[in-house]
Amino acid sequence: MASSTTTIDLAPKQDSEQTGNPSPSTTISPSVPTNPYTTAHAHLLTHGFVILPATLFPSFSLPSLRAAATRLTHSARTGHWPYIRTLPKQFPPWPSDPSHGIWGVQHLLHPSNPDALLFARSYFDSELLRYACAMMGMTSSKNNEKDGREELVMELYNLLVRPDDKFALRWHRDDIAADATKEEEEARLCPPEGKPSAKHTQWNLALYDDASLIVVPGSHRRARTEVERNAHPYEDDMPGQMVVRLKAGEVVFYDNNILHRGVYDSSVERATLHGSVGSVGGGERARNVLQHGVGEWVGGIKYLEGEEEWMRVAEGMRERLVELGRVSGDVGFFSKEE
Ligand SMILES: O=C(O)CCC(=O)C(=O)O
Repeated sequence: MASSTTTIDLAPKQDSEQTGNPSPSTTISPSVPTNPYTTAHAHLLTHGFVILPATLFPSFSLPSLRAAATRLTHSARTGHWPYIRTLPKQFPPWPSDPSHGIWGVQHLLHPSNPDALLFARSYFDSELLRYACAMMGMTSSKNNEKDGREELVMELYNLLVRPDDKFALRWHRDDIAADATKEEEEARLCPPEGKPSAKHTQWNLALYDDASLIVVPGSHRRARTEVERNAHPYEDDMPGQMVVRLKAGEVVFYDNNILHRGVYDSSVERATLHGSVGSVGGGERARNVLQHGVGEWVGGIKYLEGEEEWMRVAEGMRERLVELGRVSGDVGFFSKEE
């Protein structure tokens, strides 16, 4: 665990040969006492992402998570797990037929997954949730019991895997369409001072080294430039782009409206846990979350308080997701045909 005076290198690994960009790095000096949660949040606000070292999350057992990921991925590739991301489709909904290949495995916490409890322990991990709270601007510290976890809403927990064939995602923001005008982008991304903090956050936790995610640092706070707007959707050399290189066990939190894409190597093993959580009052998240189908099964599970300490927080989060589904009705899809 990081104490407030430990040196925590929150610097993303810069792919300087590829981009030639200055590194958007933050290194906390050992001599200056800092709060690692607020430092990480500040980095996210400035650059649109922040990489956290594996040492911050000692309760994650990579061997156990890898074994469970391997089991579920095998089920998915062989047609025994219907909740999948299929090639060549980028956005939900996805069919449940894996015959053209998959690039993701959905619904790790689904009750029919024999390893759902193992994945739940990682999704609801108290330290991870402390960082998630911090990313949404809620105060976090080790000694603060009321650190915002009571306001969290369960969202998605999926697994991103090596595709069976050559595959990449186009440049996108998760919740702003590619045909949005400059003014529409600015209305979403350049809020006036004093606007309330983000109502959700998302992360990738790499179980193996992973260099699939590519971002344009800083693009979460501005409209696209003319070059970005006119670029090919699969442009391999976007100005300022940066490969997010994760070592196994590292976690990247990122703003889902940063300009980003995925570029995959079908010959390199990938098992990256892809999670998100919200906070109460984030009704605008309904489509992004519910379009994945989580509402169809989350009402049928329960985390039993008293069995394990984390379950009290988990059960509250689950109930708030059920409520989001109840009040939201039919939310449709972000980009149904793509
Ligand atoms: O593969 C990744 O890490 C990126 C995934 C992504 O961009 C998405 O699911 O929208």
